[in-house]
Amino acid sequence: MPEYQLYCFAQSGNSYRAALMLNLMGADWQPVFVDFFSKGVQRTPEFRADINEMGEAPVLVRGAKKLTQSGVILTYLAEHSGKFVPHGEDGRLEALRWILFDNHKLGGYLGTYRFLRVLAKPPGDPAVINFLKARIDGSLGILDKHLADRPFILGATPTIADLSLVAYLYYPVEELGFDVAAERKNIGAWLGRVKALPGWAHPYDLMPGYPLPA
Ligand SMILES: N[C@@H](CCC(=O)N[C@@H](CS)C(=O)NCC(=O)O)C(=O)O
Repeated sequence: MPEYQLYCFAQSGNSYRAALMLNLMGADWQPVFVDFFSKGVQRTPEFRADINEMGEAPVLVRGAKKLTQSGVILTYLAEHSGKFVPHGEDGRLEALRWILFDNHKLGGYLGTYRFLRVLAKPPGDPAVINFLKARIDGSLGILDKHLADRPFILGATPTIADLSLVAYLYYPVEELGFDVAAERKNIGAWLGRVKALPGWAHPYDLMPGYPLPA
């Protein structure tokens, strides 16, 4: 049995944060498929009782330890591997600041926007999708400006803050409806730097469930 199990599915950018970290660490891990779309497994009483009371992926299991929330999982994996660690009190707080911003205002909105746009059946209300797109544009502007004069979120080296913020940004242009790397040049260059890290893989190559059954 591999050291880590990650409950996840390919379309989940929230799960991708943890899967990418495990791969970049060179960890011994295996994905456990959460059948989100056809079975809605995360909504079952069994999943909520046994796997995650919050009804969400990702969930990381290591022996008797079970962790949820990608920011918590990233923090745990950084502390235990010594990789992508934000150093010192200032570094830890700065990473946490960006992880919270991401969960609320970038990944949080982008995951919902993409779901309503191309994954929900029927698709979401265009007014809601447009509202979310405007919020995403604001957040991407903030991120692009931050990256204008530093290669990674905290400076010279990549940390868990970068691995959180990239969550939804490698998914195909057709799914997002815009080309983030082309439209925001600092974000585009940063995505290239993260992609160049040894062990990087695309979410659709790292987690099960792609493509979706027709
Ligand atoms: N803040 C959480 C978000 C997790 C989350 O919303 N995951 C989605 C899949 S991408 C989910 O399982 N949603 C189930 C639902 O909302 O019913 C994290 O970063 O782990």
